[in-house]
Amino acid sequence: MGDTSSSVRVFFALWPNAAERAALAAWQPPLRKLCGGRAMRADTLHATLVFLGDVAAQRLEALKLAAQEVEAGGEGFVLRLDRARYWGHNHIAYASPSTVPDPLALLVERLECSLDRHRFRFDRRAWKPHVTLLRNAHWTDAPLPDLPPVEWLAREFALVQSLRDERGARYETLARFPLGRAGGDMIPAGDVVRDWSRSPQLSKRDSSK
Ligand code: 2AM
Repeated sequence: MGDTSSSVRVFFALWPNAAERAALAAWQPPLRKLCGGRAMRADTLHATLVFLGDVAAQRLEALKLAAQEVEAGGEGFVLRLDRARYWGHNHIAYASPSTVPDPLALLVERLECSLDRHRFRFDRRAWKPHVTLLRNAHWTDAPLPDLPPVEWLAREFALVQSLRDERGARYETLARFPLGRAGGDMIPAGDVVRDWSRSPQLSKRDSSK
């Protein structure tokens, strides 16, 4: 018998490909010059869609099924990250789109509806699409400089586990779900990315975003 009491900390996210990731990582040095803080490791850069937090391990299969029921129109969409911003409440500098593509807003809405139907709890505070670039950063209300826009072609979303060990946080992709048709694919084992830049204190999403 497995341990039915164990839980996993999970969230759904978009994960960039290598070129998109490199373009986003190129924003980090100029921002860090201004804001200080710690740069997120390039291979951990992502945009969270829905954050669930702790889910019973025995419900993971049901969670994947809930995601498989989500259908996004078309063959993915382009997310254009064209501005750098700073949040004072959690001291992060991030990239965000000035316009949220309709298919992305719809994807989050459908995902949340499906999670509701399957009785999963998740963070219901207003969703703001963003990619965290620096943590423990400091800035003022003044705008951050314009940086070369990043065109991110989203073709799938992922169920990701957030793990923690003595060296910090790391992320592990549990399943991927293609956009544009129903159905999710398991990915090969070992697709683990590490984020050693995180402090032991996870910053919480805040409703004031
Ligand atoms: P952040 O980058 O703005 O902190 C893993 O923690 C991912 O889930 C991060 O992208 C984080 O956003 C996001 N997230 C959303 N809500 C969260 C919460 N309540 N606690 C921790 N992370 C959260």
